[in-house]
Amino acid sequence: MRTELTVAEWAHYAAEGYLRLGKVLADDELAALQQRIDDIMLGKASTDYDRILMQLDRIPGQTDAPGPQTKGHKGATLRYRKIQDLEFDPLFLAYMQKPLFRHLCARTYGAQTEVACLRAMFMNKPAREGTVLVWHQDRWTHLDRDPLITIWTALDPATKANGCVEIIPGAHHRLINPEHNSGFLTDEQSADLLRNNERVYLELAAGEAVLLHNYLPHGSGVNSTDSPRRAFSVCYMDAATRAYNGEHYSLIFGEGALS
Ligand SMILES: O=C(O)CCC(=O)C(=O)O
Repeated sequence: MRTELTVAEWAHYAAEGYLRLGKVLADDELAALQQRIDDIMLGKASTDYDRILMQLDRIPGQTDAPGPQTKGHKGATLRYRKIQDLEFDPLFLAYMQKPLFRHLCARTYGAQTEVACLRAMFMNKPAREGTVLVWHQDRWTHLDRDPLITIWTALDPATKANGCVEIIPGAHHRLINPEHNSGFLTDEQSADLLRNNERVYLELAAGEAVLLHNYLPHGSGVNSTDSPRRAFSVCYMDAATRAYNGEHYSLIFGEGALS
């Protein structure tokens, strides 16, 4: 697998705010991550469940909204929406520390800068379920600086039908709703954005990834198919980033990084 981007790829990323990285997982690595995340959901993994956030998805016809975003296992089911803190899982951590991702971080934050992850999360649209994620930019007001990049990896084929990520290419140069504490756009701002710009559905094969600028407006729909849409999303930031709420973040690249 390659470990760097070309000059032309960086130019595309700068102009459009995203870049398809192609296949970043060998078939056996992909199968291992798929198995691991299912094992975590089903309560079969030898993971410290008290350390990871696990949120159940809504169940159509039964619950209106996803469950609380709190630590700990919530039952043996594949109907989870989000599982976060996966940097504490050795398999997911090894993936996050791939040389290509180190290169992307070094280029973004500087070769000597240590890098932490704001979040390393499984994002799932269970079969025939899923929750709409409204248009937003990945920006949080509780941090003293803005994280700049996210790498989103498809663990299943991501398609329009199963709720792949949708983006507005080139719209990453400014914050649209800077007052919102996690970058969500108002209905009016979203409608404006869609009226005046082209929307791209980021359809990916399983094992492919995309680099996203954190200001790139994005969202996703529900899954209308009989198979899950599993994905892994990691936001990498300068390790010097501080949270006003005292939260601490794991070091991914640099001296003393998780291993
Ligand atoms: O996986 C999704 O549907 C959206 C994920 C997302 O918003 C993110 O990774 O920042």
